[in-house]
Amino acid sequence: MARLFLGLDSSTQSLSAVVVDLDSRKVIYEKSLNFDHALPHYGTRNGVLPNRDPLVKHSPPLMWAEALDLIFAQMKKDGVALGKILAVSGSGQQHGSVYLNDRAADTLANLEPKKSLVENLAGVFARKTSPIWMDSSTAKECAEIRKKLGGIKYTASRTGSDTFERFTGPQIRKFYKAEPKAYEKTTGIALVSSFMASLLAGKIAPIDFGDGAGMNLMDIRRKNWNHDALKATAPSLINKLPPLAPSGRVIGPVSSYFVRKFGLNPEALATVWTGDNPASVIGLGLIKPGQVAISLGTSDTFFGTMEKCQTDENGEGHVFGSPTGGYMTLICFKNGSLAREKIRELYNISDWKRFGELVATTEPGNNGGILLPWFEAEIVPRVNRPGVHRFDLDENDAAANCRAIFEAQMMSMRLHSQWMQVAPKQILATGGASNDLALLQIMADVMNCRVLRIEVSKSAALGAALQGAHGWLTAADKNPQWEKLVAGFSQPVPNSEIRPDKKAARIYDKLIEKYTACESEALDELNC
Ligand code: XUL
Repeated sequence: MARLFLGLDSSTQSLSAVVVDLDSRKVIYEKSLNFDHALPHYGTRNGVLPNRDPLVKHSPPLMWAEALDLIFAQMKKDGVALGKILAVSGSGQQHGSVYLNDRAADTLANLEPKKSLVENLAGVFARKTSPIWMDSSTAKECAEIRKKLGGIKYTASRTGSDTFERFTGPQIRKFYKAEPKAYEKTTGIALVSSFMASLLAGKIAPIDFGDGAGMNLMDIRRKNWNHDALKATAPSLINKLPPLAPSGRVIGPVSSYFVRKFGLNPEALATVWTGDNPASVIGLGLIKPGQVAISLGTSDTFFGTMEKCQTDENGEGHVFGSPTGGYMTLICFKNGSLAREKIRELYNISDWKRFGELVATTEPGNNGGILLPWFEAEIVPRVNRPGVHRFDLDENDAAANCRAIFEAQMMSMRLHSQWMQVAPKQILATGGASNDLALLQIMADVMNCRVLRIEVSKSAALGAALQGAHGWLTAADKNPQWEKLVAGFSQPVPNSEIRPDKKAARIYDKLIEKYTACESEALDELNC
């Protein structure tokens, strides 16, 4: 019998499913469901609820639950052999939090298949909406927690990161301060990942070491809740958090809701989920320390595996637990594909092909033109007041602005990843924009490193499926090896290697000095 595993990824804009066959080493099914299109009644835009305050970004947790029903119905309709799936795992957009009341555990244990998940869950939330990773409204709480923990360096070395606006701890503190009664009524706080895992398992699921590290609450080295951080965040927090556990660990059999409603195998195991970035590390096969990938998605991320836990003294980068048991580093740039899309809209460019063609008509270095594309508040560098800044760049020159945005995004990555002290031998490029060769050439030239395209459109969901397989094999005492497990699932696209152009690389070695100065000038202006 084929050994099938299901991975789900609950991201900002969509819920994706990937089914892998471990014996043929193939992805046998993949599907995505876009929240705005499939569930328009929630009124989200790109998966986020509109808000008058541009710094506040929330999403409805019920939308994620409804999407889970929909994707299972879709899999059933598409003839996926749900009865043969051995384990389910998943990943979620990181940092987002779900607030549950004292009815949650009971409801989860008794999900009625005759009702929808939305109907089942109607009374379990202590807060209707979930702050997500795009939220930047907690600068004050970040400062308060950081101060109590003894500053940037100490906060980063204890929790893996400095306090960040989107991290769950500062978000919890804001909730506690603004709505103390609702906070008091909250009996359980879940991450997006552990919330979705709880639905599958029919009980409150643990938080894993990957996603848990994105909260400013977990001791990054000991991998347990850090009591100083909990105390600095909100009272009685320890009573509201689930235990921590490695991702992929078996929680129990899947809830009978999914068995009776969709025909999922009653013996299928529900396992602990992780964050989308840790899952992508697996999905992209970044198992050995020093391997690096750049994902060009809603946010652009620069990430890789790390042997020892080394934190960023300046507090810009993050260290998370990796599903393989070690660590991973990550730097997240919020103005990724949505910012590129803004430029495309601004200059009326019909599609991405045309965007790439325009970039190719311009010269590396853009004649010294620099664009700082902070359409949204930025995470790295920290920018709380959105704004677009141009230096020696003609606003009316569409082609130059197309080049400028990507050059800036790559120079920012190069500049802000220096703390990792890793000189990658090669970079794997993934995510929507990685199909564009003109952009990948800029990546190779700015980073002065060869770039290989890897076409795993759903790397997080794939990683999640493999994480489920790892958990299942571990529970069966099979002692699985990660390297063997991921082999064959994600190979760079043949002949996709792009080498840096020596002349262009020299231009960027100089231009990055100007970029650095422009960034400091803009930041000084914004912060004064
Ligand atoms: C990582 C981060 C984003 C989200 C996107 O720290 O905030 O990459 O995980 O889903």
